[in-house]
Amino acid sequence: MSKMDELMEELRSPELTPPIWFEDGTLRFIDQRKLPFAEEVRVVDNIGQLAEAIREMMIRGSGAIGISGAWGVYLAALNSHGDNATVREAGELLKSTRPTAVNLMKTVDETLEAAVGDGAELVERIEEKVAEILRRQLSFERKLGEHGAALIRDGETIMTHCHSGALAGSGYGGRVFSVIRTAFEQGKDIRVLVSETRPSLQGARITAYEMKKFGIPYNLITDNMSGYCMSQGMIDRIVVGSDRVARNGDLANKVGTYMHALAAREHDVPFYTATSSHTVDFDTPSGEEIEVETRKSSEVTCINGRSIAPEGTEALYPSFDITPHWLLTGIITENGVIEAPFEKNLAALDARART
Ligand code: RI2
Repeated sequence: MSKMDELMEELRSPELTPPIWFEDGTLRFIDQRKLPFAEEVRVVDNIGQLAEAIREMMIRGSGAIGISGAWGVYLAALNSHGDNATVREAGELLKSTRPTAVNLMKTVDETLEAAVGDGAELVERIEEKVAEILRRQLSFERKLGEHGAALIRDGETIMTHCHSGALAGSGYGGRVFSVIRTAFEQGKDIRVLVSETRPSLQGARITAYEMKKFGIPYNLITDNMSGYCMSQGMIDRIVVGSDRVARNGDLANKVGTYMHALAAREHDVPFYTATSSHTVDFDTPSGEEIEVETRKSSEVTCINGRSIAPEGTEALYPSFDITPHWLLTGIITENGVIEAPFEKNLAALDARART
């Protein structure tokens, strides 16, 4: 069995739901725009198609697009028979697709660093790097799931925003869902409040899909219900994902996260992000320096292709917002849970992980 066949065999494990995989010389992925109504598998055989799939959010979630970036570099290496310049060009194209999620840039750069030489040697090196990144990400998900689940008490209701699950990560549970899944598998009696996450409805469509699939009790709420639910004592803890954590702990995540964090502070609800060390960007001092992706007006003015506003209405769509670190209770990582002072403790954790 080749190394690639071994890797694919691992991904076929029944406990995994990989967002993207390699088969017959092509990349295949579940089109996340179609969930929960169809589990449609798409096939791409060139970098242009993959870049389009990431830009259009067929594949989404910071972990998943990071992995896709690595796979994309591999596909470019295969298609070009290991032409170094072509592989680098492909990497740059992939990095330009979604600017906020730092995993994409880091993962592509790490894969390109392995792109030494040309021809078969280059292809083999990239193949090894992709396997290493994928296995590492899966192990991060399991570990951060353990650390996060240790915070969760029996009987809790946990709220989450957007979708930070298996299909947004590498297939085990991504970030937030790894925490929830682990707590549930430990036998804790938990319930999840899923905020629908306008405008793309990742919560209603994909988080609810994963909760249902695993039999985890959940209720869907609209984004504007969280303040009321907190005021009524209906939420014990909030755990969200992260597209980028700045050096000082400021968090970029799906727009709406900041609003939930503000309400959580008012109501003394502990507010966590679940992430991996890979999402902490030490080159970005604070949230102010994070580029927030702006998306198309039509994604706000239409739902499922149907307009919900008068013709000609122009919407604003900053796709992420910045939650300042002082609104966070903690950051759950594969190396443990960090509390304030975040800048000092993130640096210390990073230093420990490197020794
Ligand atoms: P991770 C999403 O963005 C949200 O910001 C969400 O929190 C994150 O990806 C997934 O969370 P989008 O890709 O598991 O749907 O990556 O725009 O932390």
